[in-house]
Amino acid sequence: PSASLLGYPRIGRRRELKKAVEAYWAGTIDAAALDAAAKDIQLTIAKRLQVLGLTEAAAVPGTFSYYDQVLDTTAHLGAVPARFGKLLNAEGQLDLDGYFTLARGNKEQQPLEMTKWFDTNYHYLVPELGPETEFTLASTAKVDEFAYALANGIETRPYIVGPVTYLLLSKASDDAPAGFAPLSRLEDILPVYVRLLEKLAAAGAGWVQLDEPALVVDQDTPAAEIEAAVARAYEVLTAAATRPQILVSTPYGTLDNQLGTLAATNIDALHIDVFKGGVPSEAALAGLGNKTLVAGVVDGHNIWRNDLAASAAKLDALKGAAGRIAVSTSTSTQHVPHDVVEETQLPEQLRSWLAFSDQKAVEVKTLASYLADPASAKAAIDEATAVIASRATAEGVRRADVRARTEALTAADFTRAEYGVRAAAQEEALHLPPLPTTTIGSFPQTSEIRSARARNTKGELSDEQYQQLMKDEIKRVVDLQEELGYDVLVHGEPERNDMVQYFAENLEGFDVTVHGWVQSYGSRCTRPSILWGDVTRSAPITVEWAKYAQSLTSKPMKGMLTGPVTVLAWSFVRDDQPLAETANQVGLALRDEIADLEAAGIKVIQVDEPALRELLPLRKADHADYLKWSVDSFRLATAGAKDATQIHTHLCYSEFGVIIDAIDGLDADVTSIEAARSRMEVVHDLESHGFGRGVGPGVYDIHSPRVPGEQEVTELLSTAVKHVPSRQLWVNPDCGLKTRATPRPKSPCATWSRQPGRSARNCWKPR
Ligand code: THG
Ligand code: ZN
Repeated sequence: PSASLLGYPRIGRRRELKKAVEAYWAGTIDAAALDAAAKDIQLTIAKRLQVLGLTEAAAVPGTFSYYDQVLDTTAHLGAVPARFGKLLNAEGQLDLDGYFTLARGNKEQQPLEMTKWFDTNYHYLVPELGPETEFTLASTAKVDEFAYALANGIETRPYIVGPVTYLLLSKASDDAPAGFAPLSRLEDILPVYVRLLEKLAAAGAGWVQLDEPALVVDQDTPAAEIEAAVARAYEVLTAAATRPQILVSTPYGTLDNQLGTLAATNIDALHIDVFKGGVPSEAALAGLGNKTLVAGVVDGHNIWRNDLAASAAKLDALKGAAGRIAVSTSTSTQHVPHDVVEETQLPEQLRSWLAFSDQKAVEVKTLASYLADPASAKAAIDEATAVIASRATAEGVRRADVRARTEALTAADFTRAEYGVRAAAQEEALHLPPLPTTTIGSFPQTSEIRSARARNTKGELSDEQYQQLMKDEIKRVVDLQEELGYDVLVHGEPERNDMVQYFAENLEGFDVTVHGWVQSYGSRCTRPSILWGDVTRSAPITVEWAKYAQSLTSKPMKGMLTGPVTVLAWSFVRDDQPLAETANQVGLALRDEIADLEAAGIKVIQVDEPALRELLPLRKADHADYLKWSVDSFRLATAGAKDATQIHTHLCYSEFGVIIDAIDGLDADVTSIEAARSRMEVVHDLESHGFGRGVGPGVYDIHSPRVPGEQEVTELLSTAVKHVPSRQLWVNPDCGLKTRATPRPKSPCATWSRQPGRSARNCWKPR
């Protein structure tokens, strides 16, 4: 097809899939009803994309998934880890319940591990492979989905993760011998891919899309080994007796040498990300011969309207060098919401700057018509140019007051007094005991809290009533911590819907959507805010809540803020200036908030940066620059604090070795980090690094239903004090308690139910 999307959201315009899947898990609908809902979603999407102009064969991507595209691939390969026992049914198939078992775990087994999908906020399920893993075509879901759409008159383009990326994303299972590399199983998975290709061809598929984004990332595996794997994989797949034409897609960045490797194979089409990656050299393109080059010129990962004139220029540059050209998005649009037309509450002008998935389909179509006949696209290109120009000069996009502040920054604005001076002042101000105890910040968001917020939004609950309910909850949480004897308290954050959206709603330069949900993992979604303008704080945000909470206790109450990098990572961020500039604006807004918290008597302030590791660029050459600006924005936010004010930060997820210099560079007085699940491994990194400030390696894995006993916590702490001086150590759980519930009984009963959408973790709540 001359125009297509690389992928499309599957959650549904009104999150229909989320609702159906969670209802199935809760037992309120049966498998047949779930199947019907899934088919309806697929067909609605396919028809919608046709209406938007993607009418050619194979233009509509077959990217539906019940949970995750990597898990789908695991299912098709039958790669069930041995620890799950016999999960395939009598016909050797992984049925839907088996599929959900891998995603959500069961009584005995933890689910597959979840981790971030490239540099996005989407999380996939990590395949676990060993030398013994058996591969067989254990699912035909992709074939069935294709056949269903075809029977309804639409020839889609089935999608599956390609063999090299699949193996590079896999981890060695726990019982695999040391040094086992999943990539060593390449020869064994290829026959299963071949069988799938044959079945798709038999069902009538003209095209299949094999996604190979791992090729745009600097891997630990040597490049030559990966090149050999790519060459071998596509030698085998293209030699299948019968097969659809093969499109290999490489979203999220530049291909470098792997472009040549793929060009030398017999695949039929290659997609490259020319939005983020730019136009490859003529020599590189020449190698493509008569393959179709699918140019990903429209950004699939952010929501800004495409600069059609710039994209047209890129297409012209490609046309000179390559054979056939087709137009697509840089990545699947699964990372952006369905349709901006839904957001009627947004200012008209802001809406005109945006393109969600449906708008991107139209942009791709327009650019394809430009290739065929430049004159046909002139009106659309001119309109896009005018709209983008309007953005540059619109009120709030560039504010003189904000610009003056960031331009006047000097090194001193990023630097606090020496740690020794601060530590002494804080000791004097706080009088904390050795091994002080604290929690990360949030307490469970009960359904009462959520429903109070919903009723307040609808106007059914007055602001006064809502605030009183939140105050009651804060008091409950403070009393609980007093009773338990915590040293540094938190207020529990009941008033916050989401740790980013809450700040977005209270700062200038942001807007929020109503229907703009994007899948984060499985049935879980987030609604990223839109950061479109210069960021400022027009009034204090958290101060009244913190003051109230502090008034309830004589112990120090932590002020709670979300750091600049995390605000950027979990929003749709403006693309018209470097992220560093935007991060500094957020940093300055937080700096003002910190000053106001101090003035209100708050002595400990935590600035969370759970997403610091998340935004790390895919190419190693880009790491240093990223770490510099991200660390600087945090320092800018916090360096205005008094010596006696204790600044905390919290980081989620492991892999601290990679960014420990950056964590040190944050210069926070106390850093809490995940450690319980990795049995305190992080203390070795801290020790070898010589980390010198306060640190709270989590002693309690809040993501697991297991409640560790006193002895286990004591052991973890004993390990910690062997490697980190005890005067530096804090005692805290791994992460916030927001997604937890009140303690659950031993077994389900009349007054407790498992929350839909949660795996067999600690997610029970009162009925
Ligand atoms: N906030 C934001 N982005 C995030 C996280 C966050 N991205 C990464 C990580 N945390 C993702 N984790 C989750 C965890 C839970 C949910 C979503 C992402 C979740 N979502 C609700 C759902 O889908 O039902 C909706 C939430 C709501 O109603 O507000 O539970 O913490 N910005
Ligand atoms: Zn955390």
